[in-house]
Amino acid sequence: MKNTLLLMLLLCCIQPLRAEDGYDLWLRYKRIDNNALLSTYRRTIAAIHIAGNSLVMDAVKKELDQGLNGLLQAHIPFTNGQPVNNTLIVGTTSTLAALKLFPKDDLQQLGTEGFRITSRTVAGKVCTVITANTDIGVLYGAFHFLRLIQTLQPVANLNITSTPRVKLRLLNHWDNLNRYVERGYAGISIWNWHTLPEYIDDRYIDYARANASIGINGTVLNNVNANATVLTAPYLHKVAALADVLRPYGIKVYLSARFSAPMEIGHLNTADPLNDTVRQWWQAKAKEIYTMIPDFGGFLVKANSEGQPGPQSYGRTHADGANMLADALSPLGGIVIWRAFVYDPEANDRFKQAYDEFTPLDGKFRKNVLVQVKNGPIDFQPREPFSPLFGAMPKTPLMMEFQLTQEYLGQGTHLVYEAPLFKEVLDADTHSKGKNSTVAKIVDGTLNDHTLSGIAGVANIGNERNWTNHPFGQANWYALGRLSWDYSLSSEQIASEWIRQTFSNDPTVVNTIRNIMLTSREAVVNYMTPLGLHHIMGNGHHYGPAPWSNKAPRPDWDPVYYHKADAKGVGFDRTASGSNALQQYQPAVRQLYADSNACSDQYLLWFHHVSWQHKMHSGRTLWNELCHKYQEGVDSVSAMQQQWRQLKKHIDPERFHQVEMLLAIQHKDAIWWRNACLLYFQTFSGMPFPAGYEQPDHTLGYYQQERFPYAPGN
Ligand code: GCV
Repeated sequence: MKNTLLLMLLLCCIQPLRAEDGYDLWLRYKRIDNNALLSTYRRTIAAIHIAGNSLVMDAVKKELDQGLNGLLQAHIPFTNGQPVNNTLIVGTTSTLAALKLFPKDDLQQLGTEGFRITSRTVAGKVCTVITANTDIGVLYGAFHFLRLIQTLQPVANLNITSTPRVKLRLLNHWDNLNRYVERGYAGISIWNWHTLPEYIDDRYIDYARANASIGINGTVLNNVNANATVLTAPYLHKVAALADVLRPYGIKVYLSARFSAPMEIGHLNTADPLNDTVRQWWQAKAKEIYTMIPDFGGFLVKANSEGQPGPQSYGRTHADGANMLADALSPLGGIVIWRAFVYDPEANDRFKQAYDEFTPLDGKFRKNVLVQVKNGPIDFQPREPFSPLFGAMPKTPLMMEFQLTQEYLGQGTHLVYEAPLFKEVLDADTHSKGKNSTVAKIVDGTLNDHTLSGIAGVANIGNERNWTNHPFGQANWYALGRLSWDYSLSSEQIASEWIRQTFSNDPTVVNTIRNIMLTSREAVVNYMTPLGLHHIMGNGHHYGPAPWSNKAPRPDWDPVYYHKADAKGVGFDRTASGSNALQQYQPAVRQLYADSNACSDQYLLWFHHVSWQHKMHSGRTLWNELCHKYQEGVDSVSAMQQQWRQLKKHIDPERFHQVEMLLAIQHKDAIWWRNACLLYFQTFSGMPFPAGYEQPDHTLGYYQQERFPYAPGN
């Protein structure tokens, strides 16, 4: 009897690893599984006092209620009166003014979004205070406080002040109105345009919560390859409904604007930005939008790029186009984000195009225009040098565009943690104003004294139950938000936070997953495009390897354009003897890359056409190094698989199995990349695979005849 009772008691205490579907992202709020800490937290937060009434403060209250009750498994009462001991006091500097907590000017540095969390004595009681100048700052503080608990950090003696380094922290959805997501690998669009504006899916609210929890404050709802229909009244009502849902979470909506909209939906016979009727059309459209959405963010525009209409069709410049829209939006408080993603099949090097088109326009854009630049000069490759536009347009605020959706990084099936990629670019030194002129300082506006600043991530979100399809895709969304708020955070720190909230605080889990994540970016570089190879993916879908492709409608869509392999060697000569793209960087940067013997291996084939016998820093020939790197990529994925398997008993079965299966695909794909690329490059090098290397199990012909007509996102 005694034994049976003991067994029952034991069974009640053991928390089984329940299946989890990933919907809750990093906001799972599961009971803290460290009893000592749990008691400390419960003691420190005995009551909550929320000061202020607004939709945002309602969101604060709801989140703290849900978060703390879940994490602490205790019902923590809300109080209205004088604080008791261990009250969590939450409000703005105005709503908490009566408590005289801080000297009057002390909190000004928090600006409109920053927050402060302090432990202090209030009316003789020991309390924790979350405060900010605005409700939205308070919401960010509340999420930060919950993150501290979720990640088992101390919450006594707090003295935290946090402000965002970048003003616009945006997601860019490439979602079409028919719900197809361009380069989307996580199902169809979460925006159900057909049922809007009446039907508000709970997902919209959870999307807003997730974004606010990491500081994202804006979202561009539709694809940059834009459909003008979104600017018609019925669709603007739908956009307004989404804006209403997102507003309490500090998220503004933006729209991608099709440049030819005045013709398509306004029935004008031109979209010339200097034409008065066209200008009036946009002014009226802007007013119409603002009557429905008073805090509308503005327009994102892809113009004269990949077939999209733009001002150049009328002999005008990008600045003419952007300024026309900026003039329409400026009296209403809106901004224009004009993309610099342009390239021309006639140019001798796609690398150079954006710089050539945009630098002459520096200083010609209106004050409410930002130019949005992809992190690298080509297109979201596993590794690119930073775009030379960073540092070359000091009079224009440049917004960073990263890609969360893994178009060139294994799409929905490869585990690739992108924070190291983001950091590599942000930390790069442009030398544009002497040493330490990092890309980050250009993007945050401090180097060139811009008040507008921004970072955008092309969203990897769809209607898959777990939002991103690959459970680890969530980490890239998370990292984008955290780095946009504070790019000084390390990739390790962000990974640890994410793992602790998404999986577990168990040190074995945290260390093992963090290790997997931190090796994953270099792994993908190695098994896809080592040593500076780039854009050698299959045409159109961009999934697997196709370095042999040479029949695209434009030469600059073909891999052969980028690797230039021949009997002499491989790589794109971008030095003075080649396209001279290097000239677009400052001398100190040029110096890093100009000499093929000094250039780091990572960028060698980005800037040089080198012989197959070229002696690498390792002492190997280029050919042997290439083989070595491809193999290293495959080996890294095997190691990732092995480490993941060790976590079986620590991870819920659903997510464990899902990741296990995806890693198997990634491993198979890594081998595919290695074999297909090496067999192809071998036709030029004529050199044998080094002894001891795994030999390809198919012929080159086998890989070349493979077709993927239904690859997703294309
Ligand atoms: C939205 C790449 C992608 C396109 C994308 C384009 C862009 O070329 O393959 O799908 O179009 O970038 O960023 O505009």
